[in-house]
Amino acid sequence: TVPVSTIVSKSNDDNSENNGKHRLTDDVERIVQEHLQYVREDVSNGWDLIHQDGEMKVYRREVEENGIVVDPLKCFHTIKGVTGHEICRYFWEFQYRMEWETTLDSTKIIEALDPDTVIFFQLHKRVWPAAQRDSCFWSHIRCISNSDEDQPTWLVVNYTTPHPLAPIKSPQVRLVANVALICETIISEPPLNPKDIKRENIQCKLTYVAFVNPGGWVPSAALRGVAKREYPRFLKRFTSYVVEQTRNKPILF
Ligand code: 16H
Repeated sequence: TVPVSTIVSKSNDDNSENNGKHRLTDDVERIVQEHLQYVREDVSNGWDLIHQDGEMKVYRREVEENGIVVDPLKCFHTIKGVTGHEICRYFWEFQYRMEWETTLDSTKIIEALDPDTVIFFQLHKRVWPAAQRDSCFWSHIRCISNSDEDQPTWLVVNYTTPHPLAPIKSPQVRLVANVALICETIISEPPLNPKDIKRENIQCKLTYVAFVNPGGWVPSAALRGVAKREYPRFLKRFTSYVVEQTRNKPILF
């Protein structure tokens, strides 16, 4: 849940009289389903492994649109001692963001659409020889149950959207992104009583996919260099952060 003081505006749509629906419900549903399909596609054809560090693997496909690098990215990682819910929760929640994000100047929530969907406005650090970037995107967290026995899959999607409270002010350039974090929890040697599950018996299988368009021209080599350095750095820092934060806390399934 988001502290009310951090929200600039609540949705104008009256969700309570609208079956919990809001103006972006259908978009959120469509993009979530696309990611659930896409996450199953493998990376054997056309993907380059650009980074590997233990369990972490980062792949990308080199794609340009009108001379602008929009390389899709797909990362896999396995993290011991945490659940998929914990990883997704810390990624989605506003209150932790600036503790693990190193590529932002600021973040704020400009609208809460429902308890699982908020709109963020972020100012990105200027990391390459170009104008500063900002972003405005809905961010949705969801639990998907597979069957009664399996642990559910958790997912977060960040997807660019325009917003009246976040007009594009030149020379600022807006990033366009479609990003998903999808996590499964694996329990080894499950005890008969679920209450006896220990952190040493759980791990999280994480998939992170990103389609980011820089929104304006950036030198290709510079952008690819930044991506190759920053995505692995993000994955390492963010996942270690969640391990640290949850170490002595009850497991959040
Ligand atoms: O996913 C990450 N961070 C999210 C929470 O802050 C926001 C992100 C996003 C990014 C852009 C637009 C909307 C939403 O989902 C971790 C991001 C890790 C950053 C790696 C930097 C790679 C730099 C080259 C790619 C182009 C710029 C991307 C800027 C983040």
